[in-house]
Amino acid sequence: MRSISLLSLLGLVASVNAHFLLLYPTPIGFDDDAEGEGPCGGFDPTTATNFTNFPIEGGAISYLNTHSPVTWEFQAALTSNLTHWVNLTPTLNQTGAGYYCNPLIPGPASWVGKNAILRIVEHGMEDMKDMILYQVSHVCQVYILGRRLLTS
Ligand SMILES: [Cu+2]
Repeated sequence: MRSISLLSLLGLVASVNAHFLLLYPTPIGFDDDAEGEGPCGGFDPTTATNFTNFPIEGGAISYLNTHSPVTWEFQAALTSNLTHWVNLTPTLNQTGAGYYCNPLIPGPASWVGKNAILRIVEHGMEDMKDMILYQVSHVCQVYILGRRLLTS
């Protein structure tokens, strides 16, 4: 009974009133209560333990969104400069809750081989108030041979 298990999953999400959940790259952690705290949703971005390879020419970001409509910012900062967040794409508008994957989010070309923090920021409304939420992952900005876009 696939529809029943999906409904019970949705019921679980609704009953804990969860915010969005970053699925990939693996987040540093998830704290629903602290997700609204900048810069990293209640986590310390200097505690680097679990780096994910993230191709410079485009890596995947997937998440479970629980709010609609929302806007997303996909950002990154080098671990050597965690106060300078760079937008990886234009702001993305999204309508509808559910699972999403953006398969080709590019990294800055000059960051090849460097460690960075990927940050996903969601803007929307919750309980009639402005909402801003954060989740972060550690990523290595890697260069995949033969697939790099030509830049000067
Ligand atoms: Cu929420």
